[in-house]
Amino acid sequence: MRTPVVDRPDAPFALPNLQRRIISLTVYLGFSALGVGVINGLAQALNYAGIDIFRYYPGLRTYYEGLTVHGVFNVIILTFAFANGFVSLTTARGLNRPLNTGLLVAAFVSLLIGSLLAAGAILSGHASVLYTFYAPLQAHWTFYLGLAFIVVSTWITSLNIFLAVAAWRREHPGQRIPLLAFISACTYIFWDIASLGVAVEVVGFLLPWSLGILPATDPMLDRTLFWFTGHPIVYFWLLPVYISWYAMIPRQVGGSLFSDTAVRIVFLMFLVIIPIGLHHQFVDPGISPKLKFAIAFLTFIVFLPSLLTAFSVMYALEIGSRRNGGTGVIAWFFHLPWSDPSVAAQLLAMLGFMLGGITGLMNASYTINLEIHNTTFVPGHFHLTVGTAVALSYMGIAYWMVPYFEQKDLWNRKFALAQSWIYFIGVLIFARGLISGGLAGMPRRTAISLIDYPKPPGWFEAGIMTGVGGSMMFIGAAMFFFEIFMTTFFSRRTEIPDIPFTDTIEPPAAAGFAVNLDRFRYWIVAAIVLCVIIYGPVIGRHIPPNFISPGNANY
Ligand code: HEM
Ligand SMILES: [Cu+2]
Repeated sequence: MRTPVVDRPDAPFALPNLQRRIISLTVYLGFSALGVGVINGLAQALNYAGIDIFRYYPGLRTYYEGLTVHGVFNVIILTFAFANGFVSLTTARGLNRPLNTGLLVAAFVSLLIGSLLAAGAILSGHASVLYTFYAPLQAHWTFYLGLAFIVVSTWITSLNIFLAVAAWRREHPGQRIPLLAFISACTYIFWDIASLGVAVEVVGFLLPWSLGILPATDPMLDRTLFWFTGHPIVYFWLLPVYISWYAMIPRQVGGSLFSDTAVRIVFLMFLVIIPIGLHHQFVDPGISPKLKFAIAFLTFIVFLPSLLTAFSVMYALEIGSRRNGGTGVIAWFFHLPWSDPSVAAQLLAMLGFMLGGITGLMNASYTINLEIHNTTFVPGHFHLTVGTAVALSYMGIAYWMVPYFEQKDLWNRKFALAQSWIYFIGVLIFARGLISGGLAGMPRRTAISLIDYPKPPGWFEAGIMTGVGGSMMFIGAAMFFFEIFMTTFFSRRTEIPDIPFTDTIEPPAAAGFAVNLDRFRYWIVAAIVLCVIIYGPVIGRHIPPNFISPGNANY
């Protein structure tokens, strides 16, 4: 028996038009940020090829202003907007019930205000502090306030999701939460706990410090709080994409998920293993080497749910391919519906993610990390993960979601297909350049095109690949925006009543241990206990904070 991952699969999707519109605006806000982000990305890639085009960007003062725009717009505004919109949609479909319109509007407005404040601070040259905003670099207070509003928008979205799940549970006592709603809620529970570090950092320290209420700040404490959130944030970028890979792509290729339980366990593992951000601080002083080693080990454990994902999703794809006549050990993979742009973009994103995962394991290895820390190896790695696995999946999702939002056909399928391939081939060349450059010691976050010393061996070729690949990515991204623009304004009207969702071959267990998977409170307690065990001593050493740094406002 096959069990759909949503409640009442055959009933019409109970999402009011107004709610669909707010969700679509949220997602479009994210894509607009991506548009601004990649314009700066092009200049950064060419910078590594030794070409300085920044000077032609109107109003841009420094390399770091552009790099801050790129980081903040791409991995804070885009990702948060997409998650807020998309996961609201999947929750509503999972439960087949409307959300709270007031909360949807509040989350959108909070995100909009936050984005405008942060963008205003950066683009006026008052916050060239990069998306990591390490103290003692100091930004204008409007930047931190903007970040606070953006995080609050995710909390409002959480509230909306949790209220919907709670209401559904009251109406369905004793029933398992539909899988699509479960993984949606899990994503936001996870994020609510994970975001506490950066919330304390921004609201407790950086905002009062930038306003002059606190005369100084404690940079080591700020960094530690930042990375408490800064590691799990990558899963907040990724989990909405996992929702699509698990619960939608199998349907789009005609397959089925194998195990309901396996998917729930994967999401709960991400929820519980939050506190491993110290692996971003392997070279920081004041943290014991033993703890760093233990964290390296825990990091390898968190690779497990990603491996489980790889196997589950691959299996679901294989089921789909074989149902449609695919054969062979590997040949079935090529029999998937590669001509569907939504599927192709996400399959390519998955392939990119394999390389991203491997390079991530290298980053996480304590000793190798010392070699590549702060080299271009790192952006080489994460353009395969967030820059491709996530961003290209967003594009693939957009290829069904924008038609659904607008009730229009996708404008040109061939054009959309070409878009994904160009972006993907581009990122392979680009990341190869940055990774090899990093191994040759090429630093990240550096205006290489302005250096006045001879380039060490390996940097030149690496830079050329970065420039060529990055330009292709830029073209791919520009084509995406063109496709979306044409779909929204010039495509044919059509009726798309529902969104894609899959089914599972093994249904959710009605009794036994698996039922406990839905009792979120156990897993929340487990997550908090682990956080306290690992971060308690580290943060404890910074209490009371050592307010030593008056800061450095570079504007
Ligand atoms: C046209 C596509 C893109 C190009 C050409 C591009 C290029 C680059 C380059 C060359 C860097 C390194 C700059 C440096 O270290 O000095 C960089 C950094 C970065 N990119 Fe991209 N990128 C693109 C798309 C994306 C996307 C889609 C994301 C995420 C969704 C992303 C996220 C980031 C982040 C977080 C950084 C680090 C910023 C920092 O160090 O503060 N990029 N990008
Ligand atoms: Cu990390």
